[in-house]
Amino acid sequence: MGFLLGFAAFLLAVVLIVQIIRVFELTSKLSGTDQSKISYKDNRTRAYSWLAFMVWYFGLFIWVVIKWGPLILPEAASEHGATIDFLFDLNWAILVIPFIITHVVLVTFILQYYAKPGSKATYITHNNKLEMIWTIVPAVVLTVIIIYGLNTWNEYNGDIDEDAIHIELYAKQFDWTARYAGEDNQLGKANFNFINITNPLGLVTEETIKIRIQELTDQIAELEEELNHVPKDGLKESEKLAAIHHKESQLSKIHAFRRNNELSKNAAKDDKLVKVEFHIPVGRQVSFSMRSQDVIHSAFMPHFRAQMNCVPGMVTRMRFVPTITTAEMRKKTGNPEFDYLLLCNKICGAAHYNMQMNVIVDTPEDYAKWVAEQTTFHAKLMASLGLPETNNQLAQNIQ
Ligand SMILES: [Cu+2]
Repeated sequence: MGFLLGFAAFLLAVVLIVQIIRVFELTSKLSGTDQSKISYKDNRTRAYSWLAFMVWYFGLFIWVVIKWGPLILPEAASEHGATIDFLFDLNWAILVIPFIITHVVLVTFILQYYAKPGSKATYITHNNKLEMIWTIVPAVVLTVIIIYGLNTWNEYNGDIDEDAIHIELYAKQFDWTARYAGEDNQLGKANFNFINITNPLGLVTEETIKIRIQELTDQIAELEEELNHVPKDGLKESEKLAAIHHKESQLSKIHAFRRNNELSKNAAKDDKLVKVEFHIPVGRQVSFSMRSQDVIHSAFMPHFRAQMNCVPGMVTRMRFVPTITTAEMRKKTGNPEFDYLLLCNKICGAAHYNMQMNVIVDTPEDYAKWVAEQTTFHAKLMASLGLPETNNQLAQNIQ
């Protein structure tokens, strides 16, 4: 409705302008003035209108900066953040300074050289010097920005420290899970064929291999049983056969994991999965690996000036060193409720806006305490199956 009203108002405005122009044409015809001649007075009015327009335009620009400027992000909370901020400010300077200079020059020329009686325009078709200036200057400026940008990118994506903390951010429509590497500081293997209700990230451990083998074997048996009760050569039969084929290929992939990953398959056992919020310690490098279950998401942590896409079928990485704890940032911003955020920065579907996690930057002591309190994947898995953590009934039952 609002759109229709707006559109009607726009149409009426156009009709109004056309009618006003026609009135001007008719009155000038009646008074006998020549339409094709623009008077000195008209030119002067236009020149000064440009001056008024520039004052209004600059005024608006200053107003926007004052009004919305305070909403800009607070001081960067990571080591590389200051470099990104400098790059950002440099880009702003490169945009704003020429913006002001070119507009002042433009309006000065209009005021100086608008058509006056007796004056004649100079006719210039080409000027090599000018061409050189406006080609070389932007080329040099762009080269500086790009080289500086690439250096910043390398700083942010370079080698991973030996004592870095490894965290995986797993994205799916529409939430995040953070996975910690656990005691061994090694993120265990994961594969989508292992995903089920008790293992949403598809982690590969002795138990999950067995659970999945059992689960798929049962499902295949069930489908084969159903196959006996559907009409021969019908649509239903081909559907069932396709489903069996799919499950069998999954099963063979899982068997391959069992054969090939004997050594690494238990690295996932002590991994810790958390939702809603995750903690990182101040002053230590955190190395993030990103995966996605469904579509492209993007892990965006604006306060740390960090962002990386999460792409289905591959692992992407980024790393940074947090420099300001959440408690310190609350003091600095004067906001006792301030929290660092992990947001999804790709429009990934209807509840995209809901995809966020709080990031808490702790002192190293608080971080160690928090991590120790988190339950391991293995413990959670066993609890969800109603088995004690040390039980190896699973290992005996499923061969
Ligand atoms: Cu998303």
